[in-house]
Amino acid sequence: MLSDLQKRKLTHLFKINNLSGDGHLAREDMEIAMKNMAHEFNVATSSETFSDLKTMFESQWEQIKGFADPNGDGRVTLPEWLTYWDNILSVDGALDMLVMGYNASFHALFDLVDPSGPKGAFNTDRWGKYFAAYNQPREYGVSAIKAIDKNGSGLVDVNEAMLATREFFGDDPNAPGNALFGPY
Ligand SMILES: [Ca+2]
Ligand SMILES: [Ca+2]
Repeated sequence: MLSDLQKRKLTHLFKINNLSGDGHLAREDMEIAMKNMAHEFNVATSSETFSDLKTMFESQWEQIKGFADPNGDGRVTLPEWLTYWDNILSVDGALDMLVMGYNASFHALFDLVDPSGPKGAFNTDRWGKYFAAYNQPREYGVSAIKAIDKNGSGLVDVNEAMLATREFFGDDPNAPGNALFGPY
């Protein structure tokens, strides 16, 4: 069972992904996110990077749809979303797989759109632009990085990112990773 804290964070994640502002996640939300990301990172729509970005978002959407849309109507409602997460988080070891998968896709995404940035790491520039792409204040992304950058290097490396992701899906009210996707 998801705790109230987990529900709040997951509802927040649902809302930021629902870029069209209607009641559900659908392909159009992913398309908006993809275009916003391209805009933030100055990826030209005619470039190869743009078509790779499209493929990346497309496969993410297919994955979400495959697992979180049991009635197959192409729309993931908030109850479907929460059930999806409840199912994942109640399977032993599933969170580990998820955290690895999540981080691998974020790193692939950033390394694609920001090839001159720090390979395999998050920084305030990348996370700030990511927030902007999801219509969130850039500063929230910057604060999140500051909170999870334990050694103060200015970069969130793979281990720090994995820990923060784990904390985001977890149930500790004091974990810095709770704010990974901004205030919830
Ligand atoms: Ca939507
Ligand atoms: Ca559905």
